[in-house]
Amino acid sequence: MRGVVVVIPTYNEAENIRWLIPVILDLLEGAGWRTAVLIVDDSSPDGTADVVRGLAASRPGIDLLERPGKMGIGSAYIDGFRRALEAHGWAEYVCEMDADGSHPPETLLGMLEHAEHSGADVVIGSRYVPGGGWVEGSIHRVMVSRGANLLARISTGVRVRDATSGFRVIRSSALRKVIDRLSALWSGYVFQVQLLYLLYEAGCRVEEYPLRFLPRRAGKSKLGGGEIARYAFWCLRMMFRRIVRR
Ligand SMILES: Nc1nc2c(ncn2[C@@H]2O[C@H](COP(=O)(O)OP(=O)(O)OP(=O)(O)O)[C@@H](O)[C@H]2O)c(=O)[nH]1
Ligand SMILES: [Mg+2]
Repeated sequence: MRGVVVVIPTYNEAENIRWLIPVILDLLEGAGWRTAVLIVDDSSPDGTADVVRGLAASRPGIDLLERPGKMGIGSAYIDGFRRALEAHGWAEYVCEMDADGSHPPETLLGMLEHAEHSGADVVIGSRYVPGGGWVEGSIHRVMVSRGANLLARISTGVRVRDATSGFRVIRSSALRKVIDRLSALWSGYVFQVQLLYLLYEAGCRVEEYPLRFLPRRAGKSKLGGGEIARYAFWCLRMMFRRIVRR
């Protein structure tokens, strides 16, 4: 039986996670995957961790990593990936997924099957390949995403259409190649582009799979102006360095 660990960072996602965890487990286990859902929670004031503990008491396959305070999505993934490879070494794949319902679990199953058939090391849920897109995305939100992707592509040179997507299937063997270098990555949203660049430089085969990105089900977005500024700063610095290196 093939195995998968789905890593989900959470900050105030109690309502969403109550719905999402059982849906993921039912769907993937029903399709024959040995599955663990690993929640990385930053002591959410809304009691997200209590909800996870409650669910974990009633069924296997749920793991919780609690951190003392809000430290950023990138840093949550770094800790989550380490835990995934150490505690769930049986899994052939490690996934990234948001807690807010934007990433449909059925698409995750499609991405896993695509990784199996194609042999790709990384499969990205992508809004910008045929069949993908935004469901009710505001013009402002879509423009931020488009701009971020343009910057990512120019600065890293990686030819991926949705480099900022936080919905990914990564082969564990590929993640092991870069795991010791993750601590150098940033704690915020730019982590996604930095990780993609690392995997790409390590020779991984990256493919995209259509994602219909849904609006968040409940709760509030954590993507603020400070994050966008840090993102742009890193990309511009990267672009400058690559020009100088040439
Ligand atoms: N553990 C942890 N999780 C975080 C942190 N910041 C964001 N997250 C989680 O990362 C995921 C993505 O965050 P979102 O706020 O949905 O960001 P987004 O999808 O880019 O923005 P929206 O489209 O507005 O929702 C969610 O599951 C968040 O709960 C953090 O500092 N720590
Ligand atoms: Mg979201």
